[in-house]
Amino acid sequence: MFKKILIANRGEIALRVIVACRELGIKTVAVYSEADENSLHVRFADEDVCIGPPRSADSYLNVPAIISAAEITGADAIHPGYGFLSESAYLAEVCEACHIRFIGPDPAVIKLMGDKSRAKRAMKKAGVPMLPGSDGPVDGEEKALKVAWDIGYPVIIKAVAGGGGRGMRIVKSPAEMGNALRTAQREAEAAFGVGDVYIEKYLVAPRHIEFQVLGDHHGNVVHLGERECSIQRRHQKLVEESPSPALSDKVRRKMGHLVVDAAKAVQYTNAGTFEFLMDTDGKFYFMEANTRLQVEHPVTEMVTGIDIVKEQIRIAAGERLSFKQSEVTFTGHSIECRINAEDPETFTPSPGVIHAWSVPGGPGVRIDTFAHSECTVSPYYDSMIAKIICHGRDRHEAIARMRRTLEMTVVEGIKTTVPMHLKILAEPDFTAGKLSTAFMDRFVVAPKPAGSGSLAEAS
Ligand code: MV4
Repeated sequence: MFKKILIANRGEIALRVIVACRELGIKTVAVYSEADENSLHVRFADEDVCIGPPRSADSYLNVPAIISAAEITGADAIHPGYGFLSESAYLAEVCEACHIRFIGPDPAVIKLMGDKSRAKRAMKKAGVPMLPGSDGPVDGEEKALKVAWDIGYPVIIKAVAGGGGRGMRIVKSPAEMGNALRTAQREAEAAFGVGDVYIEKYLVAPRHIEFQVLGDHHGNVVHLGERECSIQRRHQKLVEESPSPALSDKVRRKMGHLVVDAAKAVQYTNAGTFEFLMDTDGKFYFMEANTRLQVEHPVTEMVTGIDIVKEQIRIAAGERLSFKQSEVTFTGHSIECRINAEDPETFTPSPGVIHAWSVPGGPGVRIDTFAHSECTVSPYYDSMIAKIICHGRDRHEAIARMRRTLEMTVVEGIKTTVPMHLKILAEPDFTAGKLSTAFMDRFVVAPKPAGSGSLAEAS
């Protein structure tokens, strides 16, 4: 087992990895930017190294600085968390060259899944259901029109290097194709340095459902069920839950089997997520695979009782998975609300000093956060300050626990999205489990005279 792990991240996820290391008896190294000197991840790590100025590009994305910090402190592994360098095949390769273990899949698998078009091909070959679309990148308008003609409108243009919505364009008719293609290519080039795009059939208001897998270096792969992540806004997930209200045990077993086989086909190791879109008929289509620990992993932990971060560390150290698929059981229901430092009506960031912070615990409540009274929420980084995860015997109990937890949460000094979550929970469609990626459209801020604007329901 590793003796010391460097955590190449900040905020709640850096603390989450420290928690796992402490339970495993592994020493930790925090890295931090000048903006995070007083952060809890620095306080609770055994050692810490400043890796640069506040801007992410100069600190948390600085591979030489992070590798140097690992070498100076004698860390034998790096956990990248999520975001930042978590899906960097380059960091994984540099780690390999420096004899530092990267806690994640092999660089070749990160590269494969990072190319969304190649990933689709590999998954299709492994028998995973796929939306019809182009086989590989599409460069010219003529080819794009041919693909769209074959599959039918609407279609969606996506960046090969994308994910998370950037470089995407929905095309409803041939007349829109030329502009949409050029815009998507330009956006993709600007955002990722790679202008390649591909085309697939566009589903209107699908559900976003993803499966969690774990694979060890001995050929064992298991799935930990699914998470429903349909409640998003601008490609940022807001609420996630497990199990999905839309899945029967039978479909879960079938889909689980499918993703395990697909993961084995690409020799997937460590933690991974296979994302699907589900249409209104309940049909599944592979969308993309994420080669990192995800923000919403706790909802899976709460229904399975499996500590995904500890498993990631054990797997990276070469250990076998400590359980078989038949030993994975799903108990009750869990829901996560991401609390952001944002104005809940306009969704604009609300950084600053938190003067009072209190979140109640109690049965079935888990809080993953770096926040505390008098802490600073920096404008340099993501605005998520806490995840509230509630578990119950069933979905109804999980929702009731979430509601009372949100109602009893005290945050002073900054604005948060707590009020928005209470509105989501109060929606009849939410309580009925009628979810789709269009769910948040009802909260759009109408074009408004200056000074007004509200989280009012659309007419
Ligand atoms: C789609 C889709 C419908 N059909 N692909 C959004 C994030 C990125 N990972 C892929 N996304 C989507 N892909 C097909 N074939 C719907 C989404 C989607 C979405 C698209 C446009 C505007 C808002 C959206 C919100 C959630 C999901």
